[in-house]
Amino acid sequence: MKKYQAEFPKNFLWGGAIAANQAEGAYLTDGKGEDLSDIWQHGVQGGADRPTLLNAYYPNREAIDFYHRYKEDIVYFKEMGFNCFRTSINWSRIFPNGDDAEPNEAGLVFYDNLINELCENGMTPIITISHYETPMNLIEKYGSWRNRKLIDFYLRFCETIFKRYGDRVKYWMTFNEINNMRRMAPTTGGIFFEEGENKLKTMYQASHNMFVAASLAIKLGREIMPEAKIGCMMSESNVYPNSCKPEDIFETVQVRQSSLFYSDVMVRGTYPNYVYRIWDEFDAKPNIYQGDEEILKAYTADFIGFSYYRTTTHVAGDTFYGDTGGDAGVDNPYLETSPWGWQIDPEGFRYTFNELYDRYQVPLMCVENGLGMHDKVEKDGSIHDPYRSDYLIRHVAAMKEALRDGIEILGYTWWGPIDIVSVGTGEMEKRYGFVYVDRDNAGNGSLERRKKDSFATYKAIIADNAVHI
Ligand code: BGP
Repeated sequence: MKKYQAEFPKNFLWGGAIAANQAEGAYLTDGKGEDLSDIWQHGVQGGADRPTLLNAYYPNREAIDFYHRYKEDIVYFKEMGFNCFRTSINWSRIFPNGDDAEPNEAGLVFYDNLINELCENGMTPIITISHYETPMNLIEKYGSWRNRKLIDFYLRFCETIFKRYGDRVKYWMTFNEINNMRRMAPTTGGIFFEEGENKLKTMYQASHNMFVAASLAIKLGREIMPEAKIGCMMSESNVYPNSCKPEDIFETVQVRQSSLFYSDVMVRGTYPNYVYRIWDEFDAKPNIYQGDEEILKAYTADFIGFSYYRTTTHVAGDTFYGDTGGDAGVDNPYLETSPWGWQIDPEGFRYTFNELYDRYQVPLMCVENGLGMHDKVEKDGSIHDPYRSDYLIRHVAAMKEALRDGIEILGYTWWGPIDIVSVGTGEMEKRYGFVYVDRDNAGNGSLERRKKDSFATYKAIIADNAVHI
């Protein structure tokens, strides 16, 4: 039996990915509650106080108005040949306060319509259950995921959406980039630290509560939708040792452990031995209830969805939280760098597929890969973005090598196939799209959509189910 794929398989999933909060806009529309992304100050790293920006222009609140324009946008996706599309269901549209007894029907209807539109246009929906959209009430009243009560609220949300959409949605992911939580407040579901708090302990407690929630969601999902695949979602922009100095190499292993810790638990179903030493040394052991470990073991992720944008390098002794999606690291002289300091590394993509598959042997899906750049609209309205086509081609070619390495790859969704608001910067001008949106950082612009040159590049790759370098 052949153990590897020489070419992309016929059923390979090709598409794009967005998150509700970065695209929909429609702030508080149709009964939506306020969620973390509505108040979180973009570009601010780590735990923070609640920002008071209520009178300022707030990009996510209008975003690209996907809420009202999704039909028009799906026409573009269909033209590119997408057979899948990833987005999140904004928790606060369904449970505006998070702890409501009943869901908000208007919010449910919106995603009914969106999912139907995707299906009718031949796209398999891939749903992120939680992508920085924790209802603010859960943050303010309960302290977010540091509180075990969040598990019940999350499961109520899961049950509601599994029952409502499970007949049409086969792929789900529990928490976006869960392994970035030591750096980014949104990834923790909005943990704002208190004075004197043992942050590490809080992080491990929040992680534990989220692990139990993810496992119980998988249990529930299997009962309600036996055909469904429920995965975890990891940030896997990678890190190399900066040199062959043994200290650089070993500390990079530890950096990777602190990131892969999350999939170690969610895929292998047990806490890895290396974390017990950290818990002891930093007094950071979370409260683990009786029965929790059995739950983690019994309901592990069916696949790993991951984002991959770039790599960096690590020098022993430098601060590095293990969040390989965001920690700066030291630039690699062999790689080109984007205007936002992200280093472009297609070979690292293949490396990452291999690293993950060697470690876990579960199917992988790249659910985010892309290049954020400034784009220029020419006088005649055309947009020439050869840098984006080049990035796409080289990453797809690297993924094909990973298939040939024998890795099970379910699909590939480009991040931001249409320009959306950037999480890291809050900018519209950090553009990822094959489709341009007329909107600038200050909120000006008609929101008109326009194809960039790279649109045709992705279309050709999907049509051929192949990439030509
Ligand atoms: C990931 C997030 C996305 C997305 C992407 C690009 O961390 O899952 O939501 O935004 O990064 O990052 P940015 O928007 O900062 O360019």
